[in-house]
Amino acid sequence: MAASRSDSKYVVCPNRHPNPNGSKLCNTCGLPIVDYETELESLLKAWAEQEPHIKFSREKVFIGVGNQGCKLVHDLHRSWGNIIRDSEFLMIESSGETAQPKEYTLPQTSSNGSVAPRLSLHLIPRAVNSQVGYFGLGDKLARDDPGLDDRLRRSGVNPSTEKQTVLLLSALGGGTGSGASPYTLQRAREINPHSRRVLVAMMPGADEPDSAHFNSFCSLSHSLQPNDDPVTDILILANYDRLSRIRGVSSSGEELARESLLSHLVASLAGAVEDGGSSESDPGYLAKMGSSMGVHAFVPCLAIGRSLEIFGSIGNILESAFSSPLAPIDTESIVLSYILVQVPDRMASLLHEKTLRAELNRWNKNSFPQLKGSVIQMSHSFRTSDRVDLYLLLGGTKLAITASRAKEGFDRFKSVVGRKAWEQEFGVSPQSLLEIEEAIDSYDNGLEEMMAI
Ligand SMILES: Nc1nc2c(ncn2[C@@H]2O[C@H](COP(=O)(O)OP(=O)(O)OP(=O)(O)O)[C@@H](O)[C@H]2O)c(=O)[nH]1
Ligand SMILES: [Mg+2]
Repeated sequence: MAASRSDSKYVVCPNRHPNPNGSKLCNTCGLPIVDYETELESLLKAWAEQEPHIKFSREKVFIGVGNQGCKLVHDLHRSWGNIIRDSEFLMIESSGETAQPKEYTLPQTSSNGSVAPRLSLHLIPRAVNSQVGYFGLGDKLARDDPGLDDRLRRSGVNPSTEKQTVLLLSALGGGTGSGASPYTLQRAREINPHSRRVLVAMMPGADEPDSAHFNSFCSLSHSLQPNDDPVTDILILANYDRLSRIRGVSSSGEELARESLLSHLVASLAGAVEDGGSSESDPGYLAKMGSSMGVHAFVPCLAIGRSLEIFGSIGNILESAFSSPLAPIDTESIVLSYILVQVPDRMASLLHEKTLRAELNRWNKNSFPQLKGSVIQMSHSFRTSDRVDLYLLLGGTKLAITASRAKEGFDRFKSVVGRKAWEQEFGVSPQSLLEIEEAIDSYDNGLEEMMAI
């Protein structure tokens, strides 16, 4: 026997020579006897110290899909990567012929050691062209990708994290974003059923071709299936042309437009504060409330970097955000409102949180006659200016209104897709077209039923 056991202790020399209990050195070779309990204890201690470096799950996982989605996540990582801790950034793109699209530079090392969030790129194989073009083809490519699950796991999607939020960003007018996004969220849910999944979807502009609207409608439908428990908890819809019309101001005074506005929205929802500070933002709370009411689609309204001195009150800043919703809404049907306000710390004491909350509640009540629930969350920044950031998410409007342009495009384009000869080209069968329409109708009907209660 190489090892002897005494009082549940193993004693053995590195050359496996037998030794009497209590020996310090081996009687045969003279090497020290290994005490497994002590060794194991010091190994576990060393692992515990290393744990933050080797942790395989992340509280927040940001995923960009398709060209625009990847650009957004790239931008998010560049601007917010060092602020949003315990997170991971992943870009998913169709491979086409290139091994790695030129526009994305992946940082080789993190700026402050191995705990800084990582940005990685996953290429979906087998795409003939990097521009996939149609929803059905993007969906099929993602489903046939044998490495997607592994990539999600390596990016931190993990069932051991109960409080995990997966935030996926994509434009739904193209093939990769529209097709691969819902399936990616479906896989994230499969891997971590506890996760909350948020999809920030850029909808095509009004003057884009019907095929882009067709893609976006199919993608919305898949994101909201199955009806009783959709793969997406929160779906944030922003029309590309509406987004292009608004502006914001960053904490350093720079003008913010398009992608930067969206990355501010996503980062703030994830609890980040640009110049340090604290935030109580937690999209999980909204997701829970929305799920209980069957409300999953939200339209964002943004007012970033508005001077309190110029606007006079938080109510006026809210009105300013509300005047430019990023997709069509019907005020009468809003049942759920989420307000995230970020005020400079030095002003927070002047504004009095209680008074501020009362003002926000009053505004909510006066603006939305059908309001059934509201979430108000605050964050404080260390800004020295008087600028306030305000994010409003409004839920309850039917997709027949919020995504009306997508539906028109879908209706016109489906006659082309429905022809047998085109099925292979677009990857969508006439039967699945019916299911796609039914899922959106069923979401809208659910909202109507809830309003009737
Ligand atoms: N934010 C932003 N969106 C854009 C811009 N140009 C086009 N879009 C939107 O992005 C959509 C296309 O999305 P992409 O991400 O390019 O498409 P994709 O997901 O890569 O899909 P495929 O290339 O077809 O495989 C269009 O329908 C537009 O609505 C832009 O400069 N900025
Ligand atoms: Mg593309």
